[in-house]
Amino acid sequence: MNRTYSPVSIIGAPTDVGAGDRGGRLGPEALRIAGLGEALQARGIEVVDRGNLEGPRNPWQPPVDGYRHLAEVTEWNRLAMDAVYAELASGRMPILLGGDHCLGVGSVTAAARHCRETGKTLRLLWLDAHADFNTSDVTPSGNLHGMPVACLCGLGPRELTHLGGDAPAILPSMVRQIGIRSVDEGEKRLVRQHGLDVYDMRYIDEVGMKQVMEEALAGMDDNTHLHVSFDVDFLDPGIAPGVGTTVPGGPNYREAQLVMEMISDTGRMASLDIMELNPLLDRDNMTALVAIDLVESLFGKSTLMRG
Ligand code: HAR
Ligand code: MN
Ligand code: MN
Ligand code: MN
Repeated sequence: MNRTYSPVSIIGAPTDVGAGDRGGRLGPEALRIAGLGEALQARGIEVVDRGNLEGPRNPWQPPVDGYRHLAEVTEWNRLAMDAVYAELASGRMPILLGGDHCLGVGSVTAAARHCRETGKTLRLLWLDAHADFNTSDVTPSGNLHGMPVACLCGLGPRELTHLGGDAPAILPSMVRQIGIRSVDEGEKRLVRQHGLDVYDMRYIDEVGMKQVMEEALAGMDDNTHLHVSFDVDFLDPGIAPGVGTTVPGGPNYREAQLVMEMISDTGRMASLDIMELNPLLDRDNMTALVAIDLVESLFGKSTLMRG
């Protein structure tokens, strides 16, 4: 299918303040070196690289009251929110390069604000091995990259739950999580309590990725703003070893391609995060290359010969 895409703006957020290991701060550069911008340009898409945001350094301290680096995480998210919002407001599609997944708070808060202002309906597709729905009471680590979805839904420190103003950014009913296979005990309770729509690996195995994506993308229309938050640890570690928190048993290459192709077919993707890539844990930048290969599919590259 030949689609025309909005012009794209690449924004780097080189930080690992929300993670349990260091190296995610190098993610944006690894994605650039692997050719993200060029790959999109080759598809006829207008691309501008805005360079990197500049935020506080990672102080590498233990958690305080259940959170590690809350002040730094908040500042990075404020920067990410403002940058993503500015692109959306000028009619462009932001691609935020993490950096760790705590940055999803800022990115999705910006998308939610844009939707409120333009009368769009937000749908959040969270591709991840993890539910990222921890709170300070139940987190095993204090790492804020395990909490962004909870924060967006209003559970968490006020700095993050109200990053965009006087209310939480989203409702749990806007979220679809795909690929989930690592949820902490207390986190599991919260996910159930708040009714998140989770397509875990067991369900993917049972019904297949095609049906999963049909269900997860159902109910969207021309007025939907689809935000895709792609945590690279979504992928099976066999094809994507370059992340801090690998979990075995993720989607394989073909399944991941189908996910991206089916998102592309909707024509509704309006903002994108690529998160958690850690080049220090990668081999020959292979995880960055796989991520870009998948992003090409998100932007309409397909080997489809039938139909
Ligand atoms: N659930 C664990 C925790 O909260 C691990 C979270 C890891 N999160 C990410 N992003 N890598 O999804 O500590
Ligand atoms: Mn718009
Ligand atoms: Mn995540
Ligand atoms: Mn994850």
